[in-house]
Order: sequence, then structure tokens, then C-alpha cells
Amino acid sequence: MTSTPEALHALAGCAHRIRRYAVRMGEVQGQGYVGQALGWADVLAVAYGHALALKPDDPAWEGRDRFLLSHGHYAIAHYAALIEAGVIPETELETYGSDDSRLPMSGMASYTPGMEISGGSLGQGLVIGVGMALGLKQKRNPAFVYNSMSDGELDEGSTWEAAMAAAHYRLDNLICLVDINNQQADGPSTKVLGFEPLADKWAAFGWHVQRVDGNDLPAVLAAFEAARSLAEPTPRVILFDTLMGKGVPFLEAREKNHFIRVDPPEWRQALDHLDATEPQGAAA
Ligand SMILES: Cc1ncc(C[n+]2csc(CCOP(=O)(O)OP(=O)(O)O)c2C)c(N)n1
Ligand SMILES: [Mg+2]
Repeated sequence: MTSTPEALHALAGCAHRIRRYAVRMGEVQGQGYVGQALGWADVLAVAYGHALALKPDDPAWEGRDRFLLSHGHYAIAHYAALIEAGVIPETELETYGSDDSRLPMSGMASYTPGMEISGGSLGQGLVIGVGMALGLKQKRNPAFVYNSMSDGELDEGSTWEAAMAAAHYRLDNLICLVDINNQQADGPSTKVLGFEPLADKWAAFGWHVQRVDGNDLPAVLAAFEAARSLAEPTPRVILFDTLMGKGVPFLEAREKNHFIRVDPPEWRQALDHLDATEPQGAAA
């Protein structure tokens, strides 16, 4: 896909619907990790609306690209993307977080089609991703492994052990996507444990690095394309600077967005804000 106006318009529609599905799941439970979903929606739109090889009717298809949700608390964002991709029916979002639902509050591989790993304990995705990427290479399977992770997971030693191993094994089929929203449960990520200069750190670990605005769709699309087409035998990381709550002004303005609990009418207001800026023809 080239970044034609039509292609970008289609991706903007994907991102809009992903945001809407996430807010509706927040409304179902009255709370949730909705700010992350709004901030990460543009990256998910490019992943699920363009980059990933998958068969919605056969989520376990051997040739699929693997998308690992390392930050399991972003489940709401991932469910929204799986609905957009046609893996999960839209009506199922009404069950979000309830007993017997396939959509529990944290990502669980055994519950949800299209969920490759169980999350919750942060810093595990890249470790698993290294093993998967190595295994795919040994089987001569050309699929990519995408590890989706948060900036809080940069504080985990396991992330950097895995980064070192990925470069050692020359895993050019591994693409790590990091959400730099500069937020954690305990405050701004850079105040919890400083990680800059982040691009230099990944480069020093032997990775091909890009850092882009994760809410700028053309930039996100270009970064995915560059990561996929690179000829060098190195793993690739894309550092995305994002804004939590993106698209809903009263959420964007909140200082703490790690876990959102708002009054019932505010979920409707959030949907109204999204719809007011909806790309034409993007309605679900
Ligand atoms: C190994 C581990 N340590 C601590 C936690 C508790 N915890 C849950 S979410 C979170 C914040 C992590 O930062 P990030 O994912 O960047 O937060 P967000 O951007 O979603 O606000 C923490 C510390 C955990 N889930 N796993
Ligand atoms: Mg964060």
C-alpha cells in the first residue's frame, strides 16, 4: 500500500472505529484502560487494517503474522482491533469483562481468538516473541512476529535480555512496537524510571530503530513499511510517541489516564466527540 489519500482515508476510518469500539467497551463496564486504546488506535489501524497477514475466519492459520499483546491490560484496544479485523463479531463487545465472556479484562490466549499470548505480567512479550521468531525461521515460515508493548515495560530487565538475544539471532522477522505515552500507573514513565535516550539504547542493542508520532497515520504507515521491507538482518523496533485519550478532548486533558472511571453520560460524550471528527464514510 502506498500512502495515497484513499489508503490513508481508509486507515483513518479503521482508527475511528477502533476508538469507538473501545469507548463502548468502557461504557459496558463503566471503567477500563480506554485511554491506552485511544492513544494506540492509529498503530492498531495500520497493523490490522494493512500490515498483518491474517485470515479472520482462521485465527490460528499457520501463515499468519503473530501479534503479541505484551501489555495485557491493553486488551480493550486489542479486542477493538480484532472486531475491526473481523475476527470477533461487533455484538460481542457488549459482553466485555463479564463472566463467561471471551473478552476478559486482561488478554488471555485461551479465551479469545486472535490473542496469541496471555498478558498481565509485564515484560514477557518480547521474550516470547524472540522464541516465536526463532521458531518460525527454523520452520522456514515467512511470517512476522510483532510485539506490542508499553513504555512501562522498558523498566523490565527481561525486555533488554530479549532485545540482546534478538540481535544475536539476527531476527529480521521480529518487529517491536513500543507505545511511548509517557504514562504508567504510578505517574509519568520518565519520572518512574528515566529511559532516554531511548532510540540510542535500542540501536546500541543491535536493533534498527525508528521513532515517530504514533498518532500521525502517514508516519505510522511509513514506519511499518520501512520495518517490513528493510534488508538488514536485524530486528526492528518502532518507538511511537502517542497521546493517551487521543480523540476525546476531556480525556486527552486528564493528567492521569492509566485507568479511567467516568460517569455514565461521559461515555456518550466521548462517543459524540469521536463522531464529531469522524472521517466521512467511516461509520461501522
Ligand atoms: C511485572 C509487572 N509488574 C508490575 C505490574 C503492575 N502494573 C500494571 S499496569 C502498570 C503500569 C505499567 O506501565 P504502562 O504499561 O506504560 O502503563 P500505561 O501506559 O498503560 O498507563 C504496572 C506497573 C504488572 N502488571 N506486571
Ligand atoms: Mg505507558
